[in-house]
Amino acid sequence: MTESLFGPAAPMELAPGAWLLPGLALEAEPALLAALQAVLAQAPWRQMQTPGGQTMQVAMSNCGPLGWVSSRAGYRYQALDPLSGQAWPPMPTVFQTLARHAAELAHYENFAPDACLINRYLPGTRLSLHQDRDERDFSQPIVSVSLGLPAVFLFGGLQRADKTLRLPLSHGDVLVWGGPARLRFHGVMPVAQGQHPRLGAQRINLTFRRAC
Ligand code: MD6
Ligand code: FE
Repeated sequence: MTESLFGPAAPMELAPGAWLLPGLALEAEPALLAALQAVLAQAPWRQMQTPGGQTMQVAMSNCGPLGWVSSRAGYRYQALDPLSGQAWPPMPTVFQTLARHAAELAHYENFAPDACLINRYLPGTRLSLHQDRDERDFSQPIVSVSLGLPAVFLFGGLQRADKTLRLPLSHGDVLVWGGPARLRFHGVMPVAQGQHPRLGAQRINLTFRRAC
């Protein structure tokens, strides 16, 4: 969705507990992109291994006290970046403020993420259908910020075989889900070729979670 002359469009409830906040990240865009560059300078993109030994298409990084990692040993959250052996970069204040504001608009109070997973999709990259279940407390929502090239988000049900809704997401859109939507299956269709004026040929997604 694009921002109108009147600012971001109104929140839309997609399903019980799941909200689309069109263009919510646009106002803070310059600060978000500057903070993102600083995080990536300390914790660069890397393609992790799945537990099955495949290389993930999506390149990842993290910031905040905990980062999501995948390896032959499985999926987990950990305080140290396996590439550097150092703590992940701190979560920038502009990230925390946006995540909390988005959660509030979706009626989740006092969201205090301790993990921000950063995903990069080059054209052709997809993310297969999955559930997010590596977090300790499923009563906490997830806030997801889309930047750069648009993508079609697949929003499924609680069973893998359930019908999926195709939701187009644009630069600046924010998705919040929790409560009855927290364990819905979801994924991302292959990102189409394109050029975003500021981010070039890539889609970047920030997902904020309370992992512990
Ligand atoms: C993405 N997002 O949009 C991948 N997971 O690039 C996710 O896997 C995701 O957006 C849980 C909640 C929101 C999400
Ligand atoms: Fe996910």
